[in-house]
Amino acid sequence: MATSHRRDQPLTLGTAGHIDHGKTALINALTGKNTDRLPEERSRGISIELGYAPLTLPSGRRFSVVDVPGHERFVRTMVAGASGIDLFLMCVAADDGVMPQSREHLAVLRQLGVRAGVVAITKADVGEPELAAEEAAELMPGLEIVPVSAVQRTGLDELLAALDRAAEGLTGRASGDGPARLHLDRSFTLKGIGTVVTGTLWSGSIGAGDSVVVLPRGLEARVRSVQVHDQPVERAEAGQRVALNLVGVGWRELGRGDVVTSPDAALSPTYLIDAELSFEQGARPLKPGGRVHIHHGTREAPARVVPLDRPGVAQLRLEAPLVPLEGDRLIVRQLAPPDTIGGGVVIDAHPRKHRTLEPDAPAEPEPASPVMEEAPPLDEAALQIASLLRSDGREPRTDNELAEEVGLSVREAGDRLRRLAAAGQAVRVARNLHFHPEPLAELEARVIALCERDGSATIASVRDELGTSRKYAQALLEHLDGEKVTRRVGDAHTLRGR
Ligand SMILES: Nc1nc2c(ncn2[C@@H]2O[C@H](COP(=O)(O)OP(=O)(O)O)[C@@H](O)[C@H]2O)c(=O)[nH]1
Ligand SMILES: [Mg+2]
Repeated sequence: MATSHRRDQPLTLGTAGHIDHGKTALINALTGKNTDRLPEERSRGISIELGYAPLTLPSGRRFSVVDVPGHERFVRTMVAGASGIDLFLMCVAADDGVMPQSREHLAVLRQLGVRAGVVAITKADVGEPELAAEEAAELMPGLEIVPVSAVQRTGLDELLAALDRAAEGLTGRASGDGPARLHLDRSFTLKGIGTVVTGTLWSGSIGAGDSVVVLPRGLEARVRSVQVHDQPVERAEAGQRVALNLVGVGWRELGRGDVVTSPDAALSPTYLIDAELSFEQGARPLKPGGRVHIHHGTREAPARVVPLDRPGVAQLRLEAPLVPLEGDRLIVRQLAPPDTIGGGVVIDAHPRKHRTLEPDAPAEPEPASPVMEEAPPLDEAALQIASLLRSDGREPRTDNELAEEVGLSVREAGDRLRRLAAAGQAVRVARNLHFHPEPLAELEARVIALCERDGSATIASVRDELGTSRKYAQALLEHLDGEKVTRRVGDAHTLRGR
């Protein structure tokens, strides 16, 4: 994605840092915009979703800011947000210092090839900014470090100046050449407007009237209008935060992870990737054939890592499709405990299936036909079910209703749901009920926050807090009990280990 960047085009700036280290407050102080939009984000003061705000420096340079959540449960959201950025603003709290997600977010940025950035020592009005700055300097040598306080509004001018210097000479990662590639992070509907999707445009441009294809499912749509940071534009250019009003697809059919592209783009979903991988220092070594999570763009898929005969190069056998091009960056995360262990660069997005190298592993025959014609691990019906679950969000329909919607028998749908669960694309929460993992993680975080606030949760309090029905509240609580996050005592569910 290297290439020319015009100075008048905005660069994308991503926040990074541990939870409660003042990222959202700082972006609010800099831009006047509270990027925590959800009511529960505001009431609890925790970022769950990605937030966006435009920022213009005194020099006139413009940034598109992506504010990421710091919670360890939402690193996948952080990865999705960081995948389109040019430089970062790492926040380290003066009263807390470098913490696990400071390190993990830095690893993600390093593996994405994002090297330019500034460190803000936040909450400089409390704690010990000098100590935190020392820790930050050790972790991130060579970066400018600026103590700031969002509350007292000190250090903000110095921070803006440092950001200006960090951006100096920076080439935007996004490329005006190449096919239009918009990696979606959201899909929703607006009254009187219809389907709206948002994302960061990695390359190409998209304008009103364009025909587009949404991958991996290949849905066709037309662009009715385009906005960049809430301003209507004729065409959006690479590198920008883009909202598209699409005609011809329902918002429920689309969501985070999908890629909007031009019909002539040489882009197609793949279940096999050859990649050059590098692992973080101290990461537990991966066994050949070991299972990991691969993140690309705003999408992720479980995969097995099969080493190839070139050192550092491996074939990734994906259990769900990704939509990469050669040269794109990937993030590798461990499944359990979830942790960022490395990353890589795509060498071949549609390789043949290579033989495994382990001497005692049975060699797999080379397929005569292209790989995509092999029975893929997740078929169209499974992807359709995953898409329905994602769009159902916090109140998914039952397994039986899913079966009916996609025209499968209950048994066939159950088989797809098991494969989706194995691929991390669905979570069984109750008999006859699955969730997409993203809304489920959000709901779990909210129930945990409720338990922290009230000491315990009941079906009624979860129902009221989440504004959901008794059925979902009960399923969630029983799921959390089963996951050993909470323990049931009478009608109350309390957090374990507290
Ligand atoms: N004293 C002080 N508190 C701050 C400052 N910035 C943020 N906070 C508080 O720290 C908490 C976490 O801030 P937030 O921006 O939500 O952190 P995030 O999770 O990194 O986005 C909130 O209670 C803020 O009010 C600051 O500059 N000074
Ligand atoms: Mg936040």
